[in-house]
This record gives sequence, structure tokens and C-alpha cells, in this order.
Amino acid sequence: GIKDSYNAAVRFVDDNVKNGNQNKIAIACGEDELTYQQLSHQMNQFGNALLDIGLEIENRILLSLPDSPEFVVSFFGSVKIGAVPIPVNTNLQPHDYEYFLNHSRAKVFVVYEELWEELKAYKDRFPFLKHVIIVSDKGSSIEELNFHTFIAKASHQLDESYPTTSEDSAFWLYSSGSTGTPKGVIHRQRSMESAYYNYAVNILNIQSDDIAFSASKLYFAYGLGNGMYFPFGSGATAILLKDKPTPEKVFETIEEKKPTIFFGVPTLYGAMINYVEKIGRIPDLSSVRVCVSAGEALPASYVKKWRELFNVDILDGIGSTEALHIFLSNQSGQVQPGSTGKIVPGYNAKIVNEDGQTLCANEVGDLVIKGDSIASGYWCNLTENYHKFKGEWMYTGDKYYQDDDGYFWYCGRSDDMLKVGGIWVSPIEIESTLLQHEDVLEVAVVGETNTANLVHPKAYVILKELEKASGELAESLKLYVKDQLAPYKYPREIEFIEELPKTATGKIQRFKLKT
Ligand code: 3SK
Repeated sequence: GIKDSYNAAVRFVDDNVKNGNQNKIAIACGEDELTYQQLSHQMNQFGNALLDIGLEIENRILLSLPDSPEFVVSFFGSVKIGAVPIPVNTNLQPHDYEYFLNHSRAKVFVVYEELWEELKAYKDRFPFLKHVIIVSDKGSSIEELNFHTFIAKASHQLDESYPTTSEDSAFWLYSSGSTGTPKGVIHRQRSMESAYYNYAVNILNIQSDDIAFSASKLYFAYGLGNGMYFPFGSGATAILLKDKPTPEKVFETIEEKKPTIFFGVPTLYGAMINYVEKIGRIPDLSSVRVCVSAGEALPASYVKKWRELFNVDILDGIGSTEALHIFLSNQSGQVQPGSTGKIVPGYNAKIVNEDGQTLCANEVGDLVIKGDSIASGYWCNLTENYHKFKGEWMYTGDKYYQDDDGYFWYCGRSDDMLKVGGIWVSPIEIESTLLQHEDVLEVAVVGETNTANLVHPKAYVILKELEKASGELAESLKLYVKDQLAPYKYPREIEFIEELPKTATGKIQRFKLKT
């Protein structure tokens, strides 16, 4: 028989039903609420419906859905039968989805209607895709593909003994690389349990009466834990927000739904602080016992201001898609503003030099970590696997030092990647887009830090005809990128220059452009 039988959908959904939480609200999303019992039924229906169309263990399913019950049902319905869901960003360009569908060879695509309306013209370019399941708010006219029609006829009983083990692939997430082609990060059935225990239990002390609200979307590794398997792990409630998390919408949701744990990223905390100053009223955050930030380093000024406004700590931490969730974090009562805190119990960390030797306190080097939530590897990418995973240790790609008290201090990336609003952005992808513009001869993109210490992409551009340089052209170059890439990637600043710093072999020295 199969040793170590384990299924994450059974653990995070069905076990709540078995343990007496069946009538508890698992998901609150706008007006909709789903109990654990209802979630389990719909998850089983989705799993059965997949089996009905011939899906098998290890088949991949791409998900591009807003935060919603349908996201959770599709995710765990797939995991339950051993199929592998791959949540992806909902705001990308057709060529990005073409890449995901073809690189993963997903057989099923669960997608919201407006996006499919845009993508269906390119259907011929997705040779592996066999079934498209549409989630529609409007009641889609394409009956046979409608999500709710798809699951309606299926049974809500699904045998729990489906033969997955803790080592089986459970889901993938795509992580952007500096070459611009995202890597498929493979996570195992047991990864969520490990990240849940290490961070949500050890750091947040999450309990069944907690209500979790993540402004970061479920398709990010950060949001997936915050808004789904952290609350489910302890039988708590997840609040899901379908819309864009503007400061106004986020405050409105907090005041209405009264979460006890709130998760955001530094740019959102900054925007929320500005919003409060603008409206001249302090929103009621008294339900929130702890706030969390990750994605990029949280400016110390935000931690202090937030405490003044709302009398609650923001715990800053750092994680990665490959580690699945946060592995360095501040802890309640021991917040060290500006630092990323200490190692999360359950992980090990060390700072090493180029030869892999451990460095002493206060010396800057590469942060490497180990722990059970770390991915089993990248899909079909031997070279990147060699660089990232060395035995049990994973290279985070971040430069750090650890002070005498054990706190970790972030010193930048080991590569040229930028984090903008918590999302990785490849300078090379922006550069290749700008290079397609008829007026652009050469270009280099770097991260520019603003007064609050947050990063945005800035492009240094050499024009074919120098005299064309103008504010108007700069604006039209920004729009040019916005039209071709996901909108968050456009350069917020453009500077026209006459020469780029280069090595003797002609490589652009981006670090020399950083101010
Ligand atoms: O960016 C981060 O710090 C992060 C945190 C948790 C999970 C995933 C990521 C990328």
C-alpha cells in the first residue's frame, strides 16, 4: 500500500467538518457566506466533475479567478483528487496566459468570464487545453462551460481515501525570474500544513475564533496562506474581497466584517495612512488584533504611524513563493522597526559567503534557509534548480546581515529583480518592451527608492534622435509599456541620457545607475 497517505483538501476542509466546525462560516465574500459543510460539498462536486471529464491525478489546472468561493472550491476540489491547481495573476496580458497554459500543459482552465472573452481569440495557441470552465457574475450564456452548471450535476460525496501522499505535488505557483520567463514552483501536499504551523500558529497564534482578511490576493503565495489555508487550518473564517484592494475598500471591509488579523503590503499600508490623513477621520480598526506586512521591507515610519493611528502592531516579515510563506518575521511585543525580525520557528537560516561558509554577526551575505514548506523544485528548469536548491538549503536571493541580538536586516537582492508593491518585476522584461519602441535605441531599468523607502522601476533611455526627448515622449513611453505588460510593471520615471554605464564586455552596469 501507499505509505504516508495525506491530502491537503481533506486536512484543510473536510477535517473541519469532522471536528465539529461544519456550521462555522469558512468564507465570507461580499454578501455570500459558505459554511465548512457547504465548502466541503462544493469542493467534492468540483472534484467529481473533474473526474467526470476524465481528469486524473497530476493533471494540471490553471486558475485565473478573483478572490471568491469559486477560487477556493476549484483549488481544493482539484487538490482532493490529486490534480494540481495553478493559481495565476488575474491581470496579465494574453501572451502571459499563453505562456502559463503551454508551459504547464494545463488541461483545464478555470477563468473569470471577462478574461476569457479576451483570450478566446487566441484559443488555437493553447494546444494542451481541453476544457474551459467559466466563472461569471452575469450568468454566462455558455451553459455547458459555466462553473455552477459544471458542478451542479456532480455528487457532493467524494471518497477521502484518494491516494495522494505528503510528497505528491499539490499545486504550483509561478514566480518571475530575472530573464522574464516565470518559473513553475512545485509545492507538495504537506507544504501548506508546514507553512501554517510555522507562521500562522507560531507567530500569529491563530485560533478558531479569528477572522482573517488579506488585501493581497489568493493567487500570490502570501495571499494564499493569509486568506485561505491559515484560517482553514484552525477552523477560523476567511474574508475574501473580489475587488481591487483600494484603501477605501479595505477600510470599508474591515469596518463591516471586523477581521481580527489583517494582511497587507508596504505600499498599501502607505496608501492607507495617506488616505486617513485625507479623509480626516480615523477608521475603526478595533477588531484587528494584529497586522502583517510582507512583499518588501516595511518602512519603520509606517510601523510607528500605524501604531499611533490604530494602536496595533504591523509584523513585518519576508517570505518567498519557493518557501511558500514567511520565514523571517517580527513577533508581537518584540517589533524592531526597519528589521525583518528573526527566524520563524520551524525554519533554519544562515548567512553565507560565495563559498557557502557561514558568516559572523553583522557581515552581509546570502540568506539561505531550510524548512518543510520549501518547494520540491521548479518545473522543467534544471539550471535554476541547481542555483536555487542546494541540498536541504534554499538560496533566497536576498542579501542580509544578522545583528548581535539575532535580528535580520535586509540589504537588497542578489540579482537585478525589483519588488514593486510586493510583486517581483524583471527589469529585463521592461527593457525588452521599451526596446521595441521606434524611438528607443538603448535602455536600462533599475529600482528607484522614494522618500518612504519603497521601490519603483525607473528607465534610463537613450533615444535614436536625442532632440526628440520631451516630457510628452516620456509619458507616451510609460503608456507603451502599460499597454503591453501587466500595468504594475510600467516605469514610473523615465530619464533620457546619452550613454549607459557598461563593462568592458558591453554588459549594462545597472548598479551604477542606482541613486
Ligand atoms: O514577498 C514575500 O515576502 C512573501 C511572503 C509570503 C509568501 C510569499 C512571498 C513572496
